[in-house]
Amino acid sequence: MLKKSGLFLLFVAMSMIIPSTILAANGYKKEYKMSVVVGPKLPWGAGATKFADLVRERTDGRINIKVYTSSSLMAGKQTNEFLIHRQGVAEFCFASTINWSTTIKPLNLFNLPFFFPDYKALDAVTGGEVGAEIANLLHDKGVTLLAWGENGFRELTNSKGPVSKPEDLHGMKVRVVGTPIFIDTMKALGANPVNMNWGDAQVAFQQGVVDGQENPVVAIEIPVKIWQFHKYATIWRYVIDPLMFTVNNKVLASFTPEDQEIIRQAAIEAGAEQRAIVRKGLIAPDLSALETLRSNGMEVVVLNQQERMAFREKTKPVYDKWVSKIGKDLVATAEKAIEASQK
Ligand code: X2X
Repeated sequence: MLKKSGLFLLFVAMSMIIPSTILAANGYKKEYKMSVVVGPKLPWGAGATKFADLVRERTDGRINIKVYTSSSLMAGKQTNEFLIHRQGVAEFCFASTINWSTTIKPLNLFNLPFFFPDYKALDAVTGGEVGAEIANLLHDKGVTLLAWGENGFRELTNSKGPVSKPEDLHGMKVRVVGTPIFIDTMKALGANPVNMNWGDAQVAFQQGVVDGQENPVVAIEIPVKIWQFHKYATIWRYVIDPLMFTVNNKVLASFTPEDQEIIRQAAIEAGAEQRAIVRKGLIAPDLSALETLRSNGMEVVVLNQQERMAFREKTKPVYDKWVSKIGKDLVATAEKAIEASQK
């Protein structure tokens, strides 16, 4: 009897010191947080939910990931995402390289203006040596890259007029993420960049506080019905925006090897599915996504190679400035992979 009450007291004492978020049996938490910058209805948010669902099903509920959309874990400040991830506030992320590039300079590789000509080039870079190097450097900073997803090539829209040459952008107020290279690029093109978090940006479009913005067509512009605010689109593929499924190293290590494998596999599958969704309608001969913009009243300018090169030329100083910040070797390796992909 004494023994029993002793055990009971021990149990009471333990339950007072063990936080309620921890499940006793396997040491796993009841809930893991996953950060996403955009809302749940966009393909990006949906990709995160898909991943969380796969993990929950395949671990029989042992690992329960809750997706926190709309930058809610960092009070709207999207460029803080890597910091909260590293600290473990967000155990998982489905993140854009753009939002982490203020903290992790090599990720600006994907922000180099007019650097990636097409999806083949991107896949060669993320799926090859550069992708592996990025995974290593993230790992050194406390985070494991599980798989790539995609936001897409970022295309310009605006309310002022058609843009087919750099001069057309002159003086245009364009909303960009608060990331220095975007400011440099827009300034080099003669535009007037305005920093803004995504959460505030949509209100700014509505109120006409800015004239334009840049985001991927299928992943963002169609779901937010950008035609409500902007009548002109320019398909210029100026920057590619890959997404990354990631987990905090310490959190990953707290799972059994079997569960770690389930997590990796779920990220690969959710990433492949999500990438296919956001590319649909943007690769010839299926250009139905551009038709969606047109059928909603937008004038869509698709730059040809020569026109695109005029923009590239204009932003050359941005490239020159950022190569050393990103790392000369990393850029050179990427350039080789891109060249090989075009043969
Ligand atoms: O803020 C943006 O433009 C967005 C949603 O595309 C990113 O998070 C990079």
